[in-house]
Amino acid sequence: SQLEGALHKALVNNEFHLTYQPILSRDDVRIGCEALLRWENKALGSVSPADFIPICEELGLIIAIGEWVMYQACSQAKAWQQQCDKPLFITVNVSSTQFKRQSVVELVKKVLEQTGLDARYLTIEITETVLVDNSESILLQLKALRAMGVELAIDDFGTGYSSLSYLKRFPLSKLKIDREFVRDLPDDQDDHEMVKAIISMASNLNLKVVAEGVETDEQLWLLNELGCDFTQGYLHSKPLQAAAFENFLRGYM
Ligand code: G
Ligand code: G
Ligand code: MN
Ligand code: NA
Repeated sequence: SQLEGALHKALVNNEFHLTYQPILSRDDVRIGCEALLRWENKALGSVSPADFIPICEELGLIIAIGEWVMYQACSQAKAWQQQCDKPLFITVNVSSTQFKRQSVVELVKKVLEQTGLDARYLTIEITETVLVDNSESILLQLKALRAMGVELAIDDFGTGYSSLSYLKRFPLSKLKIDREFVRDLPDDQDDHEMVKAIISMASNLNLKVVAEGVETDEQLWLLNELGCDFTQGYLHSKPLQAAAFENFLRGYM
């Protein structure tokens, strides 16, 4: 297809860039961002990662693109840390295909060495599909990453498979509540109870909680009240180009 042909050339043609969406702790003291991949192609325009990432996985391009994302994200985070002497953290999405087709441990080791970023400022976001694969190799990789000091977050929590046993089995450090559960807060009583239960469970399992898709002050207020550790969403900011994120950072100095 046209999309496939274009994707094969996208990396060499410099058509990818990252955007950065702020993630703030409850007291605004800790600040970080999620690196989100964007693809701008002359003929196709801007294509959503939700559409092109699955194709990259089929074509095997996800390995090269994933390496580019990891390097770009970590070197940007390191540069921002040096500019603003704040312990900014960065989160990078890594798909199950990446874990299956390459050693994410070796990739992360190499990139942290190249960029000088301290492992504890890198969070890798994985979805439940990574965990339900139930692969020994993935479990070993996740353990090795944690042993290096890298944090692991489970993304889109609550939308995947319902088994909670993996929360104990895998060395996770954060849980990101999917925005589906945040959207109708504070009014929806069921969502309120669900989010409350997730936060309480996470706290008992020693996991930090990040709420996604926070769009209103009322949502933020309730999430803070319920003990949510971090929030992310349009209320703070939409995903930003690097220069715009730097401006945002200055506002929090
Ligand atoms: O930013 P946006 O809402 O368009 O992202 C859509 C989806 O693409 C999200 O689920 C997000 O996790 C995923 N995504 C964004 N950037 C990356 C990336 O660099 N790697 C992988 N594997 N997924 C990404
Ligand atoms: O699946 P993942 O969490 O990685 O997807 C992140 C995507 O969610 C980003 O691409 C971003 O565009 C989208 N997003 C971030 N904040 C909000 C928000 O407050 N509301 C909505 N509707 N989408 C958001
Ligand atoms: Mn994510
Ligand atoms: Na998510």
